[in-house]
Amino acid sequence: MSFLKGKKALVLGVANDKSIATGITRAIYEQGGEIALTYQTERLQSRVEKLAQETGNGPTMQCDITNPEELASVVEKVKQVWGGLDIVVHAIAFAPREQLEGNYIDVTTKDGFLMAHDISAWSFTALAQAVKPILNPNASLLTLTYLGAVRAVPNYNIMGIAKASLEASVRYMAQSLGTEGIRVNGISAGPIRTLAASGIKNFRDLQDKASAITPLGRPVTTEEVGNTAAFLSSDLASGITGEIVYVDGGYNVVAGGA
Ligand code: NAD
Ligand code: 0WE
Repeated sequence: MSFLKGKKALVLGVANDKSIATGITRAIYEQGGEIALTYQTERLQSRVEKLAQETGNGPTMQCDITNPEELASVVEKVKQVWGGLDIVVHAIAFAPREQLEGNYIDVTTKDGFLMAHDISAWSFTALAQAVKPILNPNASLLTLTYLGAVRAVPNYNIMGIAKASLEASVRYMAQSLGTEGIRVNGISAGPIRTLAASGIKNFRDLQDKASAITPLGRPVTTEEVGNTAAFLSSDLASGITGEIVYVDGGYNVVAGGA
């Protein structure tokens, strides 16, 4: 299968080999897509360049999503190299670590609330505004979210509220861009051991407990999230927009435990 042949994709959020964005990059590449990658800081540059070499040697650029100049120069570079974009993947989230542990009301600050929303939610709209001038007809935008947006998950705290804002953004962005044929969707992934997860206390416990009651009985992989992302970004999904697709082994549809 090569259902993304000739499609040009911009992927934001690769930190290392375990990143969900890495799984998505590999899946898009396997389906014949071409990929441009960004990295948040110089510290991540070499790992992102290595992934680019393995996936078709597309452009790599620095982009801290809170820096409007860096975002503008990413769009400028993509415009120079490709002229336009078919696929944009947003796999970025951040909240102060100490606020992802403990009682929500006790640990959350206004600064933490605003930072989580800025980096994890607003950035998707900011990204859409920046890339809109270079989006090709029938382009697709995709973001990554988590069940904590719609259920109160212990310790996920302020990130859950930011993800709720992100999921609502998916719907409003779908409405805003739909008349131009542009689709906007989210993938709600089950817990995966990535760098972002490694900072979380008792993450292994959470993953094991989830697996015990998940219909598929195991955690999902970045390959599985990647394949769903490739599908949603393709013309095979031309009727799907404003949607949150769960790639969680079925965890969100059950209740009551094993
Ligand atoms: P990861 O640590 O590999 O990726 C997170 C990325 O966010 C990193 O590449 C980091 O550089 C980037 N980032 C943070 N702040 C940024 C900024 N200011 N500018 C630019 N980039 C910035 O972890 P991941 O688990 O692959 O996370 C990717 C996405 O998937 C996140 O939105 C996360 O909420 C979501 N998600 C993760 C899980 C999980 O269990 N790992 C589950 C569901 C959803
Ligand atoms: O979205 C996430 C995590 C995102 C994240 C992770 C960190 C760790 C390091 C955002 N900000 C930070 N800040 C840091 O300093 N996930 C879906 C993974 C995750 O995180 C949890 C989870 C799950 C699942 C936190 C508590 C409970 C469950």
